[in-house]
Amino acid sequence: MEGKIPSSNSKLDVTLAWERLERQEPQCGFGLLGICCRNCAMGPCRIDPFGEGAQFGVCGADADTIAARNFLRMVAVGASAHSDHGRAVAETLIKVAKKEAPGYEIKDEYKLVKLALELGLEVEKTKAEELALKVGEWALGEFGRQEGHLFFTRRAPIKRQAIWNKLQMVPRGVDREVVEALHRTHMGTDQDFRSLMRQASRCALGDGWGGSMIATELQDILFGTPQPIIGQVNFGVLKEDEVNIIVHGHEPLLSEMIVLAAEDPDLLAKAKEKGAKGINIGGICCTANEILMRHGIPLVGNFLHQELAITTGAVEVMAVDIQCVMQSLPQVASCYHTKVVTTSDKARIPGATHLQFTEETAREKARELVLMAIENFAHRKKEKMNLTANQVDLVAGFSHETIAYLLGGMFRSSYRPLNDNIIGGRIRGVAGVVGCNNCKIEHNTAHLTLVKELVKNDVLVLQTGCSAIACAQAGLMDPVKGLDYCGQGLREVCEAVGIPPVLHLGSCVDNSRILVAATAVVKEGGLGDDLSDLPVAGAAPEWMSEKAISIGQYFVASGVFTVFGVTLPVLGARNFSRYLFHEIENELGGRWALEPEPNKMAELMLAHIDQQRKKLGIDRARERILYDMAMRREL
Ligand code: BF8
Ligand code: SF4
Repeated sequence: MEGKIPSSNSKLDVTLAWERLERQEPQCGFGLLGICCRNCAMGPCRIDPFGEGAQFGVCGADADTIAARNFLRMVAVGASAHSDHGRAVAETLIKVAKKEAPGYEIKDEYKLVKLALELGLEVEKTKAEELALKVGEWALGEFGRQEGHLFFTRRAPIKRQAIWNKLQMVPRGVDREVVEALHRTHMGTDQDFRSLMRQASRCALGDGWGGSMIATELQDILFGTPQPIIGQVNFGVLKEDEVNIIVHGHEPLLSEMIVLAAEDPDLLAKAKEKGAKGINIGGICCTANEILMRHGIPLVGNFLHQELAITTGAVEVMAVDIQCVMQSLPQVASCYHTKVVTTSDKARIPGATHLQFTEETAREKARELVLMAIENFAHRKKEKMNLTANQVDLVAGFSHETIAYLLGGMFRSSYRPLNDNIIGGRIRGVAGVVGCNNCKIEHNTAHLTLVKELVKNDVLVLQTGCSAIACAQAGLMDPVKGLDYCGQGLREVCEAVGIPPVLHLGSCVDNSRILVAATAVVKEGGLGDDLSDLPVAGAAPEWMSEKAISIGQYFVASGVFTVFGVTLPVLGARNFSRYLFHEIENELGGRWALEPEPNKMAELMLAHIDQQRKKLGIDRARERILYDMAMRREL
């Protein structure tokens, strides 16, 4: 990757992430191993990993304490990011209910009523707005709850809830667990890595079964529960003759309004006046997944595409909100005509134009933003344009509800066929492959190698986040072409149901959909009575974000064997590492593993899946049946 790009109007040396990584090398070994601490002013302290130099910080903290504190802080930040997103959705739902958010509406009343019933609210003769207000207020309450248990934890299998109860690990309120995590990591507070990790589990569960699950449920109510939808991915989705706007970040609150504004006939007419044939929206990162799942808006790419997308010279505006947005974007944009627009007060970037979005003004701000892009169309520098026609089709939109419906039909939606096919061995197991890109790994290669290896071995793969975008680009989410990658058993099931072998479940907060789907498999019966009994495994082969660590920890605390690639900043702490990679399984039934090489990662996951099958007594059930038409219909 050539990192440097010529800058016309900036004295700064404009670089891309890969070159900046080179300039960081060699990176600090203490940081990589997780054994440096600057939690107080007696430090910074670092532990000698070879056992020769200092083994304790000034306060006496050892490598295990320091690494576990750092780990818990990552969980707290990741959980905060997901949960603050969930809170914003709850606040929007309340404003919609009060008619204070023009442009937004309740798109899925059925899901609203279903959730209200689950919460024990009176639904008969209650208007949707009243219900939405109650549900929104309940959700806000879950963030600030001081005692008791987060409501959605009771969705987990009974046995899992009992484990959490026994270990006093059930999250109380989302915010409370984050604050306690930060408190415990203050100098001289919790200095036992096992105890720190129990808080890590509680805080992470408050994310997966709390903040993220609230975000997913309420977004479905507001914007619609995803259903299978065709989309496209790759830089080819950017149009040479149209105004191109990229939305990048996480909250659909912003992107939904921009999608609406781009359809406005007035604005379309204005775009035509400026010589453009239309207004084209594309997405990057999780906000892309959100609008793909609900509107079929094309994906431009994932995390490491954000700078590269600007170098096409064809992007009029890149509108960003929160999380995973590189500070370098305005610098890269300074070499082109692209305007980078920040929209959240929580996430500002020097050099970007700030256009403050609020629920009350979202509609008009979205128009303003689209207008800004239209005005900027004329400033394109033709000689700098570098577009490709390359785009790939995919099918996305596999919510838990959709999967149950596809498997069982509208009147008996159920996971039975999935369970039966797992028990019968056509499907060997299920993997959740999620997470980011990291420029230490050749872009997307770990995701693709891992997922191809899994589907070849009859493992159905569920995906979210940037990993999903990577696999969509490779054609794995095409229900026809994707079949070429499958083992025979998985292929038969996918053909019969009409799904690709790799299912796109949405953005990173939608990892909560994986928890709900896995729980539905347990409840369907025949595969044990806890999530830790299932032949499933999780992976984040190219992770970089603290959110990934929170997700990994709630997978593990939910009983899932979870493998991360790249590296984990824990390796300098021997006892803590042993705990994460082995001993934690005795408490939680799930554990962490680290394996940077994706083929070996697949081997680990397959070995775990086979071991689970053996424990369930279904290891010999993998007979090969070739389906004729009648049998397919039956299936
Ligand atoms: O929340 S996968 S790089 S975009 S953190 Fe970020 Fe990682 Fe992408 Fe979505 Ni998730
Ligand atoms: Fe050093 Fe302890 Fe302070 Fe950390 S908390 S910087 S290990 S003295």
